[in-house]
Amino acid sequence: MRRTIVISDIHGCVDELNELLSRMKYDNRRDRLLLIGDYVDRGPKSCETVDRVMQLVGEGAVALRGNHDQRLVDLALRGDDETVHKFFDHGGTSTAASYLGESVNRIEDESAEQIVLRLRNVLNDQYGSHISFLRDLPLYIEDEKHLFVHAGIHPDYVHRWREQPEREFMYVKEPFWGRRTGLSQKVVFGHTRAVELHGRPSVWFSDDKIGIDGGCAYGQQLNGLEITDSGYAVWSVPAGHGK
Ligand SMILES: [Mn+2]
Repeated sequence: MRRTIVISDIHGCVDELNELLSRMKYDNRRDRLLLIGDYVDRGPKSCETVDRVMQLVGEGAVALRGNHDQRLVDLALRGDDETVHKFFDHGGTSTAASYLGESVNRIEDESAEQIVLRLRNVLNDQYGSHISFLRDLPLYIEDEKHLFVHAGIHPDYVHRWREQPEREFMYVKEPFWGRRTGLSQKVVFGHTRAVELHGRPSVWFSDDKIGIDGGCAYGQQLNGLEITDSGYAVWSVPAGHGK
């Protein structure tokens, strides 16, 4: 039976991603793999994670764009003050260390301006393929039964959700998950950690939504949702496992 495997919010945890794919016996000839955003920031190996995601997409997976992926693109291409500020406020130091090939301790001795200058040079000179890959990722993918998106669908746009602002696909929180969507398809999303939805890192199922962010980069777990014609199954790898 053909499986769809959905994983979100890898956030630099490439070892846990590889361990999860191995436990699930992911086979690109048989399974459909959907990665629904936030590959970078917070966790230790952002650069290696983007490399791995690019490889998986090359082998048939679909990857969506998350707000952290968009921020790294904005940092590389624009580097405006607000982007820089938010980058460091939301786990960007580990991303800088990963792309610069240096330790977080070494990085933290520098001013934000110095780090950003060096990081932007490295991203634009050596990782242009990462930036254009992340920039061009789609914001959603759907099939008959499910709509897959990084953050959700804002209720203001429910009847024309494809036209909602890009930002909502990547950022919306409680206005989305706090009420019924009114959509015919079930929405599978990440971005909001499952602990915020039901007090546990395990996958959150409701009548019309499934929240899968296990908070791996916060020391919790990386979840893999398996969808088949007969229903759902859940796999997970605790943070720190795999290598
Ligand atoms: Mn997110």
